[in-house]
Amino acid sequence: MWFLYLSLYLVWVTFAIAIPFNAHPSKGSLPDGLYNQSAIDSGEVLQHLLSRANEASLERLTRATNKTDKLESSTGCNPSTLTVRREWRTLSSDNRRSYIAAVQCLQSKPSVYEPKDAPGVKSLYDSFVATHINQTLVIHNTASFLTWHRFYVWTYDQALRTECGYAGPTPYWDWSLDIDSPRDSPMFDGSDTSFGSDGKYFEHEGVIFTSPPGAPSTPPLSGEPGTGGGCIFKGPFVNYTVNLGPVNEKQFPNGPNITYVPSTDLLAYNPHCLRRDLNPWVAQSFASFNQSTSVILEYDTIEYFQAFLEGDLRYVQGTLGIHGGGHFTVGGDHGDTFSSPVDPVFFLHHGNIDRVYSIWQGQNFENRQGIFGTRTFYNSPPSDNGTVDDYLTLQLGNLTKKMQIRDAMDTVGGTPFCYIYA
Ligand SMILES: *[C@@H]1O[C@H](CO)[C@@H](O)[C@H](O)[C@H]1NC(C)=O
Ligand SMILES: *[C@@H]1O[C@H](CO)[C@@H](O)[C@H](O)[C@H]1NC(C)=O
Ligand SMILES: *[C@@H]1O[C@H](CO)[C@@H](O)[C@H](O)[C@H]1NC(C)=O
Ligand SMILES: *[C@@H]1O[C@H](CO)[C@@H](O)[C@H](O)[C@H]1NC(C)=O
Ligand SMILES: *[C@@H]1O[C@H](CO)[C@@H](O)[C@H](O)[C@H]1NC(C)=O
Ligand SMILES: *[C@@H]1O[C@H](CO)[C@@H](O)[C@H](O)[C@H]1NC(C)=O
Ligand SMILES: *[C@@H]1O[C@H](CO)[C@@H](O)[C@H](O)[C@H]1NC(C)=O
Ligand SMILES: *[C@@H]1O[C@H](CO)[C@@H](O)[C@H](O)[C@H]1NC(C)=O
Ligand SMILES: [Cu+2]
Repeated sequence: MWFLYLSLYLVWVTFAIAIPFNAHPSKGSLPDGLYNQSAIDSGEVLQHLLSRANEASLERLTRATNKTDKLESSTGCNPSTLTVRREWRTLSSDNRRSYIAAVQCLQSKPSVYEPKDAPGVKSLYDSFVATHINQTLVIHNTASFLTWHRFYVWTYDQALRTECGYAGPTPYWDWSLDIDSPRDSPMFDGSDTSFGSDGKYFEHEGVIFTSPPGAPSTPPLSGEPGTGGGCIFKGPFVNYTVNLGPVNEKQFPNGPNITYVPSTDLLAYNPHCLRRDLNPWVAQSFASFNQSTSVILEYDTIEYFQAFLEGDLRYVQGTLGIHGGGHFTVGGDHGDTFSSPVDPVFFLHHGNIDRVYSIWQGQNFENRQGIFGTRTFYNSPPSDNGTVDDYLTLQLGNLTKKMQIRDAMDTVGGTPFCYIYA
């Protein structure tokens, strides 16, 4: 299997190195040369950057494997254990159905918490949601944002395999493929190989994004309304009961019959349907190939790369960044900063965020293993800078292990990651 991947991959690498480009363009300018706008907008440039990152990953892997003079590398990641994460629509229908079945299995397994500690947590799946809710204010707009979510997606993927027997490729969702019509995406077409449909449409105002508490106060950003707003109406999660959230009243598209959990009781039980409000305007504005490619090409430092990816209001206004872009292309529950993982799409969205992060790292891996920022949301309340010795905490009982940020830097480092993206 590995050799199949390798040969497919080498085709890309050969193709990619034949095209010269400026690997380290300065901030604020798209590279000239052969990177023209139409190649960026089609996703071709992103694919080339991915090939370069994969080439660098395989080089590291080979070096690590060689060191031990054995077949197995000292790091636990070697060519025969390396896995390739794939875009949802490239999985076979059988793999997509078994992935959905594994998610539904996690949703039926018992919680890792005592009910009194987390009243809204009814399943193992909810336990994953709860740890995100519980830590929201220390894992967003902080130094640990990218690595925490990398570790979270990886741990969820392990749980799908060890607890629920999933054995196919780990999927991610490249939203840029769907910006013209998210409703027609293989992610949301309502078929049994999707995550269910858009929400039921009700007439509502356009989206308005206001600065969250703690962030600099900036003018609201507004745009066109989404195409749903209510409960999803077709497909696998149509009858699924969400137990947690939403919390973030201001950002959530308001609608009939929505109740919120109070910010003083974040893990309260609040059963409701899964809501979506697919939004082409958000997708085209903030989740295009131009956006994901620009963030990789334009920023040399983790400070600026992360800030623009997150749409950090201390650095940039009038954009959600690709992180917010993917969240609000789906909207509904997936638009809630705290409880967005209630929508299983979350893990494929963050897979793509991790893909963009690893592509960016892979353009200059030696110099892109740092972090930037403090330990609290928008540094509110003020906190110290994070360091690579900090631990990434998951609060998932024996489903998780001790993990320092420094060990989350390399997706092929074997500590414990061992994957690349196709
Ligand atoms: C843009 O770049 C692509 C890839 O390098 C190339 O195939 C294409 O011809 C270029 N298009 C224009 C209009 O220059
Ligand atoms: C790894 O070892 C192989 C076989 O000994 C050698 O051909 C290759 O150049 C080495 N690669 C690196 C990156 O050291
Ligand atoms: C929430 O976080 C606190 C503080 O870190 C921790 O003590 C508690 O166990 C966490 N609860 C859940 C449900 O994760
Ligand atoms: C959802 O529940 C309704 C009512 O019980 C049922 O008719 C429908 O088939 C279910 N849909 C799915 C996709 O399970
Ligand atoms: C809101 O709830 C009422 C009463 O249960 C129901 O009749 C109505 O259809 C609901 N509206 C939406 C948009 O779900
Ligand atoms: C592409 O993205 C860059 C950076 O966000 C932006 O300045 C530029 O206007 C965008 N170009 C197009 C054609 O959308
Ligand atoms: C935190 O990092 C910033 C940016 O690198 C630096 O200016 C500041 O001095 C650091 N603060 C502390 C307490 O080390
Ligand atoms: C983890 O905890 C569950 C119960 O919460 C238990 O069934 C399982 O055996 C434990 N696994 C390990 C490896 O300790
Ligand atoms: Cu998050």
